[in-house]
Amino acid sequence: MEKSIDRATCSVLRNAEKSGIRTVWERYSAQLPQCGFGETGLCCRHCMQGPCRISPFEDGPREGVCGATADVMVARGISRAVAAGTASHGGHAKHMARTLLRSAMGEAPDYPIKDEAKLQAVAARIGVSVDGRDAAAIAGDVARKALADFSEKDSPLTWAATTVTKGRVDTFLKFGVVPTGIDSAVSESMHRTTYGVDADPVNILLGAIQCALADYSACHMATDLADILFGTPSPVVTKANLGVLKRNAVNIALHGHNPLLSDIVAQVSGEPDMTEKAKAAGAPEGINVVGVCCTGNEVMMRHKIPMATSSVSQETVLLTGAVDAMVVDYQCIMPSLANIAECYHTKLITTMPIAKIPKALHIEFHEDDAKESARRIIEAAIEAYGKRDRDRVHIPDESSTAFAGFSTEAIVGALSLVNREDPLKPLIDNIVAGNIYGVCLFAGCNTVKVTQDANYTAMIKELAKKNVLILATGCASGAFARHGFMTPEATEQYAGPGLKAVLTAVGQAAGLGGPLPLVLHMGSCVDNSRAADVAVALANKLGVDLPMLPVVASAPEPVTEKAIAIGTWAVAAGLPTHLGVIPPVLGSKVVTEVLTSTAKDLFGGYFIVEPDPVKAAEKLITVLGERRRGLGLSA
Ligand code: BF8
Ligand code: SF4
Repeated sequence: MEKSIDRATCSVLRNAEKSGIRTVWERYSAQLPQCGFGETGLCCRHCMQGPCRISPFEDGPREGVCGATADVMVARGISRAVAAGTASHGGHAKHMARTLLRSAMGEAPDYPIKDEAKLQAVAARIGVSVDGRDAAAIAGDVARKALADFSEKDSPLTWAATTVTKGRVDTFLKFGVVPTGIDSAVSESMHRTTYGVDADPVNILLGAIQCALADYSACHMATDLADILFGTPSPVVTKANLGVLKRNAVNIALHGHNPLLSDIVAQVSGEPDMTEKAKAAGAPEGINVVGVCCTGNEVMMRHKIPMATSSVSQETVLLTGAVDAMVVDYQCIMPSLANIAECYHTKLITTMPIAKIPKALHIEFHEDDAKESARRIIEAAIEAYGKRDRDRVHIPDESSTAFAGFSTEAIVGALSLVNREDPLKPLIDNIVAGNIYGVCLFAGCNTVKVTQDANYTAMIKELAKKNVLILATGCASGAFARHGFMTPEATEQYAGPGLKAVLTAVGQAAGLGGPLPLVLHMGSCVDNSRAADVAVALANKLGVDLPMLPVVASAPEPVTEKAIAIGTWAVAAGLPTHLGVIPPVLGSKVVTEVLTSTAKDLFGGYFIVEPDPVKAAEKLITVLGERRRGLGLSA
């Protein structure tokens, strides 16, 4: 199997091979064959009588020591993955909420309220009074309401109840999956899946759905609070791929998830004294900040910072030999980065107390003096620049233009240029007329188990020619950005005639002089909530619930527990959700059946597992056709 279809990634990897540096792909090879029990979900270590394994064959054990069956083991495993994903998004959102509260109390001067309109909109939505109050007072109450969503309440989560359709609320109530606390949902999932608690696989899965809805709430909260503190994104034009690194600048890569760190580094890197220091250190082009993974998406949308790479190829950024510091916060950061940084002059800088890596430089990031922390980080990068070995620098001359920053507000704003009174009408009219056949949200990661970007690029071509409107978040955005799909040229090249006409009409109304890009970049993984908002707005406008809409989701190259959590809430939200990698569930017929079929009867959404990208696109187009027919539209 090829490692990647991305030329820049391949070029850097060839170079690394010559130097004998191992990357994720070599480590994967060393793991093969991977354990068949683990791959199918048939192992359990939830107590010390284990580990227990269940044989998929008739002659092996059919149950664990405690009597847990294959169905129980697989359901418990998936449920714990959802809980871990929820804990991650929850940790991120809570960090934002605490900072917003400190900002409101005057204790975090580097975090002023940047977007008062968003603050007012969120406050009004969640029932915080705005009339005659100043921004700090409103922000304080919004933050307190956000923090109250973490522990168990006697009412549904505010961030869930106020952002979904009435139909979803009724469905979640009917099946008893309404979340009442983000952290308490994680805690309950851990409780019910420990030794000797829930032994009903369907009940365990309903618990997983409840936890996934808490994940949705956390994602939505993280997005809302990031917009309040750093601004709601609007479209920008920037670049993506390793060619955005500069030979004659201090290169700083921001990697991880929370904009609390990366946005401040992006701000401070533009200060004149920082540029002067970089120049004085011999870098005529000053400081060049680039993004990696989700925090890369955050700063791409808000500061036009180019995206170097994402996800499975994160090591290649360091393998260029041109990065002076990689600054990380948490999530999706491979521990291997420390070993690779050590082969160069690169400083790997960890910043969070919960995410340290041996051999990295730890500069702890504090909200009360965020800019000062950022300055220390940038100075460490400038110092490292002086030690760069220029003979080992290998920056591939590859980068694509990328239009980014299509927040829900930006999309509605663009549509309002076509119809000021009723912005959603042009979108709905074009869906009804078939110019837009449906909508597909691409989300999730790149994985070592799929040739990097191969599934994304194959699927988008199939869907675009059938006039499917494409939204993207997370590392899906990275993949599309690298390959030039976030450009008007891609619309010209790949969109079917109906889709091209719509994107051109909106693009021209927005003054682009051409079409909107083929992929609308909505942000990081927590920003899947933005796509959910678009779907909810469409459903409300049409007076139907989400499972009626011709909207699907796809994670063609998923990796993380967070991706499982998001996929699960997408299913609960009523979206047919494609996975291009088989999750560890095949050991249980019951779990496989519930996730791919029964879920449709309960929630309208379900998982479609299809590793072949062309077949996957065909399946999604078939599903969109079914949904169109359900609405009485031509298919
Ligand atoms: O939260 S897409 S590899 S970076 S998990 Fe991670 Fe996957 Fe990327 Fe962002 Ni999302
Ligand atoms: Fe084995 Fe049951 Fe313990 Fe799991 S919980 S390790 S199946 S005895």
